[in-house]
Amino acid sequence: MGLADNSIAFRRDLCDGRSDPARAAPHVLRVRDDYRFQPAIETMSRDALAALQWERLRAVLRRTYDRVAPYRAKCQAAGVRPEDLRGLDDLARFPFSLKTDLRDAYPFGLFAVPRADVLRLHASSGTTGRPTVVGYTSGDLDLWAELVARSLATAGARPGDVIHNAYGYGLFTGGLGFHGGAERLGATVVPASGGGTERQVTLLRDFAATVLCATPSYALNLAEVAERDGIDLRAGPLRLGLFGAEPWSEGMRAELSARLGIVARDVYGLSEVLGPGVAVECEAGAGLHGWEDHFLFETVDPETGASLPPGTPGELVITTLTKEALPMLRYRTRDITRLDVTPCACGRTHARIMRITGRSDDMLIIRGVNLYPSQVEAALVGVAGASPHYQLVVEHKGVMDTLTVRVEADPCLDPAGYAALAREIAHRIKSLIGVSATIAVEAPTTLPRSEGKAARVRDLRPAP
Ligand code: DLL
Repeated sequence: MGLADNSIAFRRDLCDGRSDPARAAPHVLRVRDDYRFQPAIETMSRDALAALQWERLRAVLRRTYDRVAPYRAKCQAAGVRPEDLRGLDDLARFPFSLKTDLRDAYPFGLFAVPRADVLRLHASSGTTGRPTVVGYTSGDLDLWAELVARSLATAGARPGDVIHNAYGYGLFTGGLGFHGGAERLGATVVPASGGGTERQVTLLRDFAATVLCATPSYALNLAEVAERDGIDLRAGPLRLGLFGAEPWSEGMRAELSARLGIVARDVYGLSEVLGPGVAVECEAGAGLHGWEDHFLFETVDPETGASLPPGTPGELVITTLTKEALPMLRYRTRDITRLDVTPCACGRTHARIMRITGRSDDMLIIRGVNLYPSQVEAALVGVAGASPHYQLVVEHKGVMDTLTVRVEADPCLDPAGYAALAREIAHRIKSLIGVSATIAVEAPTTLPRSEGKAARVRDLRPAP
């Protein structure tokens, strides 16, 4: 069966025109201007950026070596001292920092300032063991607000916007990170947090939000509830979404753009190096500018740790250049991407981090084929008759790992079409990713809905 098989039966009576391309949002920003939050910094020459990085790197290395005993011990074990850093390239001689270093030093053992100078703590729960704790001085909070404001503006937000912030507030960095940045930009921020989706949809309409900040999976939940409750957010002033904190695909971008009537931009960050505000897409939509005046980005081979040249896919490694409470030297993010240092059409000079394919920890190996959940998303979102709600179930049967992809059918699809849809998706996954998967097409609204980061994988394999 070919990819374009059209034997899937639609129940037109259940369709509300959502898939009608004529109703889809234009994929361009409605606001076109050249506003920038920090124009001189965003467009400084790459030579000037390198000089700034060099000055800041020397200082942060010295400070971390002197004040953070576990990092000093790592350097001593590797036989390197801060004086051995004679150029930016020498950084590759210094040891990596790992998530386990934060866990081992739980809660405050990697802080480079007295605890009393730490004004804010955040933490990520992690799936096993101790949480990862991060801290911010007054200066760090100031920097964070500035970088999120810069990111919001780069994505297309403006002073005076009404920013509905549906990232979770609390120990997660998403909510408070965007909150500080939105205020710094001069926007009106609605601190909605995650959950209470019906109420959020009402607030989006009543407060006339122009910008939505949420995980892509929660934005989809908001779109679905709005449609169900007959609230057409596309008819209102909402024009921009900043979506991140989890991997998502181009298919999901098209879905969210059309269903919410917005331009959807990707935003990246991680609590260990700051939270949101590390990198963001600009109007060119060709990768995420990583703010190189405050971070130094490298990519390394995830297996060997060897440095890779820009352009080669690998694991992103980040050094913080200015953070005070928790400086991070060569932090291994586990995120797979590639860097692009060529000029961007928008005029900003900071390097671009391409869309994160997935975390090396999340990579599945199914009968010898490596895959990331986001690749499955890319293969199924946008297929006629499928909804964008899916879940991957991995099991160990006999001697092999098996993959079942649970996909909800679109409400428009007559159940008589489920078998054909399953065949079509299986074919796409096989031809695009090279893996054979069992496809379980399920009735609408059977899969759990996200209120923050979506749990895409149920791994039922016995622990090793
Ligand atoms: O997720 C910070 C954040 C909040 C980023 C809001 C963007 C928006 P953590 O909870 O520490 O921090 O999770 C960080 O999430 O290492 C990636 O694996 C993943 N991640 C974050 N942004 C993206 C993205 C926040 N745009 C981890 N695309 C990171 C893909 C992302 N994965």
